[in-house]
Amino acid sequence: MLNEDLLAGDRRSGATHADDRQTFRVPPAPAVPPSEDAVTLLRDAILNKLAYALGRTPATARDRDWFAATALALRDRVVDACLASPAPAVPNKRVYYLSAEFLIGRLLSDMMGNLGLADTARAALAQLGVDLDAVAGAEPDAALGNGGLGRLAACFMESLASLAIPAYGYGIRYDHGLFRQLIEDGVQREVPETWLAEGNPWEFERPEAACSVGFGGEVAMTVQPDGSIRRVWRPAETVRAVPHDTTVLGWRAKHVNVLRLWQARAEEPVDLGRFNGGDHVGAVAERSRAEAISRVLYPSDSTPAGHELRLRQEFFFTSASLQDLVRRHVAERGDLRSLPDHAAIQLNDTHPAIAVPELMRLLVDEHGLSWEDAWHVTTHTLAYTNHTLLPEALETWPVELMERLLPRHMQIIYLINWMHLESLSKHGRVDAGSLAAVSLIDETHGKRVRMGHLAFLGARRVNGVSALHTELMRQTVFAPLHALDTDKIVNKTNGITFRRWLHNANPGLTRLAVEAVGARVLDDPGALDGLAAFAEDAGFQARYAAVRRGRKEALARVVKERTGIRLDPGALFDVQIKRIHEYKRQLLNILETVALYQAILAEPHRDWPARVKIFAGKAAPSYHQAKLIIRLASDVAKRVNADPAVAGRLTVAFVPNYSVSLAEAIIPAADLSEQISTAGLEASGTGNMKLALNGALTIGTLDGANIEIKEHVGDDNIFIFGLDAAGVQATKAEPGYAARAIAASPRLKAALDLIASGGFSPGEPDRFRPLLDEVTGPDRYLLTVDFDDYWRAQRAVDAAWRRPHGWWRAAILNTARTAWFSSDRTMREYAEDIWRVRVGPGA
Ligand code: 26V
Repeated sequence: MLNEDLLAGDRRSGATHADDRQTFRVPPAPAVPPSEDAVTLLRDAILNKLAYALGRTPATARDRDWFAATALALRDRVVDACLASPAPAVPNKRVYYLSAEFLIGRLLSDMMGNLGLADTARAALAQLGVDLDAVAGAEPDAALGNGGLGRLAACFMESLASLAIPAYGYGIRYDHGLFRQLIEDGVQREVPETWLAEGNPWEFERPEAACSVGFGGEVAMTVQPDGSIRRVWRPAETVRAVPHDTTVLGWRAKHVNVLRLWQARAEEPVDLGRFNGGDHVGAVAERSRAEAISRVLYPSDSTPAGHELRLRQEFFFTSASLQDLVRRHVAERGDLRSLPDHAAIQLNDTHPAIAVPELMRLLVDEHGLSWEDAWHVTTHTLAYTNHTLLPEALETWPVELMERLLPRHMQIIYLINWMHLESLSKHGRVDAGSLAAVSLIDETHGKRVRMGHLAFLGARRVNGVSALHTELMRQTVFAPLHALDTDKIVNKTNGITFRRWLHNANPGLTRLAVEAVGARVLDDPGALDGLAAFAEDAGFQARYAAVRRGRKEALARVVKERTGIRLDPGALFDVQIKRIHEYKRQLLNILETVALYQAILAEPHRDWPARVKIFAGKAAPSYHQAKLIIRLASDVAKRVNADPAVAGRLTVAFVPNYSVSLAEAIIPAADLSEQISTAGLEASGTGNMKLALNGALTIGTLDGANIEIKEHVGDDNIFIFGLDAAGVQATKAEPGYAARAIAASPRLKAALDLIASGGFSPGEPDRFRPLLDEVTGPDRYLLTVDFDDYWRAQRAVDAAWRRPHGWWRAAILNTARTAWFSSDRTMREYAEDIWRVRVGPGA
């Protein structure tokens, strides 16, 4: 990213102000070179790191070495920024964001951008004969998350630092993040991801701040001198939690926070007794067992496998984080009863929900607070965010497993539940039958602890992530609990950090925005609305389109390299990039692709606009239907791309190994954004925001944040189709809808028939039987019912694409009107309504 270049934007002569509706005629600005001194200083710092930290010479250094040297040199600057920070060492209140996932991606461009050193770094490396882009490309992605939830946590961390809100992110330092996806003959194969293979230059290991986390064992009772009884958990096993800190630098380097990720280690690296007895494998068995906890990220974001190791991961990072913040509070303030005044703990989904009984245990058992005081502290410090209402994704743990692994926590959960149910029946607020619905223990499938209910009871505020999702929380999963406390559930619509998703990912568009509305747009995304004045301007449209064209050419190179498929940058780039899930309905998109293929074959002389369908996304390794959807997309691509009858009009590509970096390449190149989930099932979506901000038009259902995107960009600048959430509910109440919809749609029927006859799997007509059985049978995600309206909306897209003036007008208005989706706005709302923490330096 060319930040200094961007910062110079409003100093340039001839910049046209947003309110000035005349033709946009700003010439490309001359680059403002970074100061020579700054370049020399950084160059020498990089050389220094290369020699003394890495032991390399410029002659033998690989891109990966230059990356590490540059990262280390920049890290020093971040430390300087820390030291120079005006923020007090002991802020009045801190936010603690607990998340099992932080999907950070690469950090170099973030750090350079927020330090304002991108041009300096480019020039410094150029003096050494090294290309910054090659160096940046050598950084591995930190893929410590599955998808939306983990990426949201990373965006929030960046915004918290940019808003100078004192915060710690707490999570797990997985040795292996999300698997690397290979596509072999259309089949997904997972291979381990190894981001740490050559070390991680961004982090500081902090062995001195390590703590121990217990598992198993028993609960003893001791009588105190005053006669009271105290319970002491005696774990059978303890694991060392070692923190690794990464600095999170805010925009313009004004504030620095810390992302603290815990690594699991054995208390003793080797059992010398066993080793000396000749049992060399057994001597390190405990070590393997302990270290397994932070070995691998669980690669499913839908169905909890119920594995003991997953529960161990959750308790491991939650307990270490709470111990850490409790220790900090005691050191700074002494009395734990004031914790709610100085700490706000946000639980990112239920993965850290065990924080409720763990905080109670620390306060009551370890620090001697009364149950009542501890409950007050807990329920005034914790808050919980829900990210999905899919029943299969809601976490529950068998009571038997909890009793074995966390016996004291299970006692505390029973006590919380008993008090909760007692107080309800005492106040006559619910009848005996309804108590089962609000109980922490689900007794319908064996006894299981409902982690969502536990988080709800322990939290002061519970939030959803879009307006619709929050409303559905109140009406469905949390309805019985909501009825008991109607103020608890609040909405906080998700957001994205513009530094990464606009400034860094799309410097060309950012430069254009700076030239049009001034450099303040870099600090205040609201200034983007000034672009609306240029939406009709032919000169501005041409430059906006040229930026897009450049990115489409670059993406075409990436796709060619990864798949061998050649894309025409002049075609409409239609993208669906996200995890593969039945509810996200990639299959609906593929069915429309097949129908379009058939329509072009049937009417070859119609003026079909050239379209490229781009898919990318990973399937959970055990999610067979999702893997079959990938196979179908690949098989459709194979036939369509080889058919000369549609050449130049339709191309299909499944791009392997979707990641944050790949998203950064695809999003600025997208013309059309597919957000087509079954209404009511996508909690929010955040890719939808990134694509709209970069000027892709959305084709989507009234689901999640699409509804709010529509409200912001306007009905004329988005393509909405399909049933809304209420329509979905109503349709589901009338079985037989799939058969009726197929009977009423010859186009859909023909597409299904072609797949069923082996049209894309020659010699193996049954290959896609499980997908077809689902769609024609239960059709849980209502593909058949929405198909015809989706087809209609796609043809409206074709018509709009044929009128470039109107298309670019709509694209520019998308960029101009999506400022509200900045995660700075989201974080301000959390700060005010949930955390009650001040925003800004000196907080
Ligand atoms: C669930 C599970 C189940 C246990 C195994 C590991 C695992 C990992 C993650 C999850 C949670 C999935 C929920 C999720 O990612 N929700 C997404 O959150 C985004 C941010 O709020 C939102 O934009 C997406 O709509 C929502 O699907």
